[in-house]
Amino acid sequence: MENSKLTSTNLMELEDKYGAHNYHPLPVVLEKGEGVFVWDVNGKKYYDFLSSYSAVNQGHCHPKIIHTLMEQAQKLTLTSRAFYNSQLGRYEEFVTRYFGYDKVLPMNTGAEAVETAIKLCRKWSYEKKGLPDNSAQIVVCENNFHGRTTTIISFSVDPEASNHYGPFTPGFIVIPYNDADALEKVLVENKNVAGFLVEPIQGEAGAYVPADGYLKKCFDLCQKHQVLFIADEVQTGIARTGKLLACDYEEVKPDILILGKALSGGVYPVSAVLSRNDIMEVIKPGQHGSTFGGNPIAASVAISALEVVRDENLAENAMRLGKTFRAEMQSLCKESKIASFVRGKGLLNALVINDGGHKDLAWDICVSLLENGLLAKPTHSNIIRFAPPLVITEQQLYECIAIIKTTIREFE
Ligand code: IF1
Repeated sequence: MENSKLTSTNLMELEDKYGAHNYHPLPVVLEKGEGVFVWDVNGKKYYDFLSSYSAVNQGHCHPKIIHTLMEQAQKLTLTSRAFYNSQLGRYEEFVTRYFGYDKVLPMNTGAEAVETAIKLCRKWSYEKKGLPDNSAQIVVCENNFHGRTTTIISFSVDPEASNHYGPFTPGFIVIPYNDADALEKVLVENKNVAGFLVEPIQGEAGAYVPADGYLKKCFDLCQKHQVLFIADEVQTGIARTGKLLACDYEEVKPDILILGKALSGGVYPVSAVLSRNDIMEVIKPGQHGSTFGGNPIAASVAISALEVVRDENLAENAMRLGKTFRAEMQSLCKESKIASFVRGKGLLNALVINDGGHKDLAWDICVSLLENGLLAKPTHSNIIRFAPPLVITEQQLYECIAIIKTTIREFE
């Protein structure tokens, strides 16, 4: 069937019939995006307040990034790492200088980068720290979200993510988030800890921001106990929270930094693990890799995507407009019975809904927001995440705030 003849209902039915049911999308079929806007197949325009889970921080189809993609796609797409390619070295120099690290290991998805960090940390612990082989433990936090691989879901506390996918990978210790004392206790009691893997703000948990000083305390504890501090900034990184990295708020420089999503502006799957020479050198030829990791399209696109973040001052914009957004949402919460409070940093925010026992309320509000021209997605039945592309202007943000307020009032 010709694409233009299919209605949105047809297209949703196709996904329903032929696709695995591992998602429950909002009922809208998108076909075009530009900056902060997306359009559905009927030509209706929406503000995108999900930004593909913070992958399109630079806005949809940013002309500079798309130009790079098109140019490189016509020249060379993939060489594998069996050979050098003309873009990878340039990218590696660029990205390591940009974030201040010695070396980068390029991968594709966030989960692969997390896996890479886990392998790197374990190998370092045996070859540098001197732990007995196969004894390494990595400390992680409750309500974490680090991806979907078998190893990563082994330390998820969300039964939805792990149920019936066992047997699971051992070697992880789960402690409460936002609890540096809990970390200290583990580090004192267990001599086999190799690393601490943490999200600077928990995304899936609904933009859950830890107390000021938490990351710094954890970092210092890790240093004291010769444990690697591993930050998963797949979602919080690249200007989303108002700084280039969320760890920058506490001047913490992770031993291992994990990036993904907006590293390509959402144009192509690009992820990365950054670290120091003394850590990265434990992985030698043949010991880790990926067919697509570091391919010339990924490398050139990532340079452009990072240039856009810098040249368009996206961190500053996220910082400034994030404050406006939370202030406006706080004033909404004061008068609302449904909107209870807002939290977040920069333009990674969540509105917590008082559902009064009505389990689908956040979902129903999101359907209404959709009808009113704004796309957002509930998380955990009573939380709505608001994360527009960072290129949003003040005027556009106020328009969106008006849509959100009007919509919530419909439910009072
Ligand atoms: C889905 C959440 C967001 C991540 C962090 C690694 C990954 C992610 C901190 C893995 C991925 C996703 C994936 C997406 C939903 C989404 C999500 F709600 F599940 F938590 F963004 F908030 N580390 N996050 O947030 O990266 O392998 O997907 O590239 O549909 O599962 P990936």
